[in-house]
Amino acid sequence: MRQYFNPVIPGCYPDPSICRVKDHYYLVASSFEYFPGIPIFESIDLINWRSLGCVLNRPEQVDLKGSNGHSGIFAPTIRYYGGMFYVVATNVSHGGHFIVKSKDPRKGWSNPIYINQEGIDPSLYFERKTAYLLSTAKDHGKDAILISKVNLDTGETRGPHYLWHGDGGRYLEGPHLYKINGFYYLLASEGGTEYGHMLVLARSRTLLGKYIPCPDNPILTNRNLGGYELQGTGHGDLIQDINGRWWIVFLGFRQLGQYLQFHTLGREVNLLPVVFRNNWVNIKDKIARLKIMTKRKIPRQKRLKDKQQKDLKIGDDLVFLRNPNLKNYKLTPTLFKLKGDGLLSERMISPTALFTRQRSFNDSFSAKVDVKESRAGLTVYLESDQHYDLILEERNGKWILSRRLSIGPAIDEKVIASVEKVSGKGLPKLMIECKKGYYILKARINNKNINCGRYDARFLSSEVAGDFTGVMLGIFIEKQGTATFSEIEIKRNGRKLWERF
Ligand code: 6LW
Repeated sequence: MRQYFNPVIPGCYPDPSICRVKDHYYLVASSFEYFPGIPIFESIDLINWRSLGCVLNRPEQVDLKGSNGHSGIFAPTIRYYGGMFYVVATNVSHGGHFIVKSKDPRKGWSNPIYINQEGIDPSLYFERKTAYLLSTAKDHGKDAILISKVNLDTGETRGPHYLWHGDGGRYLEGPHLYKINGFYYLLASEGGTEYGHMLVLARSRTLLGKYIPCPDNPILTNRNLGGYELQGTGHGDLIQDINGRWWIVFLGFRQLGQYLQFHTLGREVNLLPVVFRNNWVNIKDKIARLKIMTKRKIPRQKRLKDKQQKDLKIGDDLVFLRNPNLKNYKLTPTLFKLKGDGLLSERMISPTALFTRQRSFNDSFSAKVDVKESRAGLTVYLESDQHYDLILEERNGKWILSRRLSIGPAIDEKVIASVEKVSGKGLPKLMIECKKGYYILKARINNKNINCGRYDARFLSSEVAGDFTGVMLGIFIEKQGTATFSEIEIKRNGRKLWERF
């Protein structure tokens, strides 16, 4: 037996969709209010994934004005057909469903072509040179999956048809259609993307139905595993590997603790082996666990790498909020010089800030900060009104260090230290240490450590904020003026990547 651990892609990468081209696999995920949008990964073994940046990395591809943790870009699907990659997704804030194409995901993607069809979670299915678009829909108020023929050059759709009305759970979504061994399989999710989430399946002998639900639905759910470490499993995509075996990628989240029903890391990418039994998809125990034992040949699973400032790439490790004004950023391998443009809490702008996903419970994030006539620092950020910040200012020859807790309408800012600037002692260093259940804020100024407190992680959870995103660790500046960040370091918790209760 061999083993690997879920999540195979840790951090906020929800709604995974996957395709294979020869011996390479490609996976995309949702990105909501962040730019660049739709992260894309590549793998040769399904276990170890490498970032290929993002699908939407030119401002003209995506308008994210006013978006937040529950709008912007939702649920992409990736498919490869006739020598071309296609990604369909929904910009919930502006324009709805769209499609982008690429011959080579490393070389970039086309501008979007918008598609006029209701719902979310678009998906493509190809047959005999015809492209079909699936999405969620409402049929007389009832959840349904809608299918129509789509012209991939114009985005026009024809012949809409309700394919399936689900298996009785709420929020029928995330449809993906496959033809395998003479059956059409429709995979979808029900229950909502929280603790009741599940994967359901239906099949038909003909494309347009009738689709018969799997007698064993839900084919995967962790909803009955109270206190279990992986929850909310659903929204998946099937893939056949190069050796003909089947797998499923799907989202799930790790709770903060056995009796702490909160999650901060967002919904992550998990992987399970599947088999076909009686022409239905079968997942062992219908449960997803963190540790997977399998007889299948799999390679050793690599750990996430720690990163230093020179390693950080936009789209791989770093993202902006919404539609950033790129003139406010001067980024060199050793210095990030940021110009202030509004407050971190402002929703209708893109405040000057750069974020990296928190990807393990024990990540740490630190940077040296030099600030001129401004306020700048580090943030533990879930969304515009849920964040913990360390803020540095320079006033009358002193460094003023504050911590700010922003939890909905409750905002508490407190000065922690006011320290003489001493030449030759170097720049202040600000630090965030993530722990399971809390965040520790720290600083080091003039070679002295300053404790800035430890703060409960629950208030930055999706359960409190109601968002679809996970915690980001970031740098920001809030007033006019500039700040320079150097020696940025991200530690990904080394050995203890797959933490247990
Ligand atoms: C997505 C829906 C869902 O569109 O959450 O878990 C929504 N599933 O399918 C946003 O990620």
